[in-house]
Amino acid sequence: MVELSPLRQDFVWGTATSAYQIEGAIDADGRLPSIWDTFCRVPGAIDNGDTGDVACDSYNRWPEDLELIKQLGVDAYRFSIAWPRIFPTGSGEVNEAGLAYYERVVDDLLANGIKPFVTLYHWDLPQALQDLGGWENRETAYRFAEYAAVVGARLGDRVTDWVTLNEPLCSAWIGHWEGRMAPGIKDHEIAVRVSYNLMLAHGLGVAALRESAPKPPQVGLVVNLSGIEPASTAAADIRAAQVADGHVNRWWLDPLFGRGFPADMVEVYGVELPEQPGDAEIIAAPTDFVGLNYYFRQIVKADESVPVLGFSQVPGPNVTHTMLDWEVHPAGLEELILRLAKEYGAEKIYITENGSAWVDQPDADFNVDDTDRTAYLDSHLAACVRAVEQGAPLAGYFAWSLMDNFEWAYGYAPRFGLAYVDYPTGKRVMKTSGKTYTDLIKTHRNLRG
Ligand code: PNW
Repeated sequence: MVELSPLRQDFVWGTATSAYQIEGAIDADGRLPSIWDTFCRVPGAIDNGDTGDVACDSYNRWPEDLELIKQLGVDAYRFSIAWPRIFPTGSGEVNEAGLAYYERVVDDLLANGIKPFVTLYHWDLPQALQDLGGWENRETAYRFAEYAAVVGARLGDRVTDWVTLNEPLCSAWIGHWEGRMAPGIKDHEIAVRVSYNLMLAHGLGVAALRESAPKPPQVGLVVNLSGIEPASTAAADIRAAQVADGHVNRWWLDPLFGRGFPADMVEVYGVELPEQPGDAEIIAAPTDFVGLNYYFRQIVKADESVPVLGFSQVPGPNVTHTMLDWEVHPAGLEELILRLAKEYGAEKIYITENGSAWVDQPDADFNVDDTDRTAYLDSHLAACVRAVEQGAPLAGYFAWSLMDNFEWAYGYAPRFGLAYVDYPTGKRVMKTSGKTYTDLIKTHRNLRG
């Protein structure tokens, strides 16, 4: 078992989910479609033709989820609010029933001594806003600020920890460049403008939360970073790795930390940013923490067949890959935490997601002895501890995910849960990894007395 004593006494132990991946109930209580409801109906978009229509049915089974969270023994639960439940048409009237649902979730968590960490945007843009141009339209950033203000005013007396956006990289690059996520656009010029407006929305959202929340909020952006390494020492591969690092990491971190969008990448993209006076300051508004989602590293080589970017990924040398073919490389997590602290001066870091998908083998009662997932958890927590030993200000860790759920374009086959979900019945059963996590948390708690 990993030695946890270097972690701070008030280290936040958590687990995470997101609305569209677990809730289902897509037309309950006034909710209207998001871009993911639309995307799931595009033939071939999602493996196996899966959709989020039912998912874990968490909207109706929240009491069961709460039991699971309590069983895990975490300090905090990171979940997201579905924007289309609050503003079904993207603007105008607030949908009370939607707000009431999340109010109940927050109150139930607090009644059980669990801290809610609320993500405002985990990719489920109201379709009505997509119909007006989506994130390519600057107006969407202002709609996001309105939404943030409404939620902040309503829940900000009880919720203190807020995430504006989850992984703008996935929204922009996977959703608008590669087209493998909603809204399924494949246009790099659109994608670059989208990335800009997402960062603007983040900044406007920070300001909106600070103005609207009755209690001073702790606000941060969640980024998914990858350690990038060149496939060889050839100059072309080293240059490819710089571009990949710019695309995956610096594009988001530089503007967030007040350095502006990296000029070398603006040149690579060849797209004019839709910048207006004052934007840079809005985007770089001081935040209280940065959330890091970490899954794998990327080894890249120069590849002239790839337009614009000129690099592609090569398989990593580590023997172990998850079922999504993601290389298991815990040292990458240690490196990225230290980079945030040293290169960017981050003063407070949470690991807001980390986890792995494997082919689970449930017994007749849905028990799963997931040694692979347990080992992944252990080795990545050890990486966190090493970073802390080198001085990194790591304040907490959220395991992805509380339970198996809708894994976006991959559908339901990849299972990331600490708890198993039997989709036909909705039954949830804690896996060995979840029980191990509980033991780790208890061990650390005993250390802090
Ligand atoms: C994150 N990639 O997504 C999300 O925040 C979660 O909703 C998701 O379930 C989790 O990681 C596991 O995938 C990612 O292809 C999706 O690089 C794709 C990638 C990275 C993160």
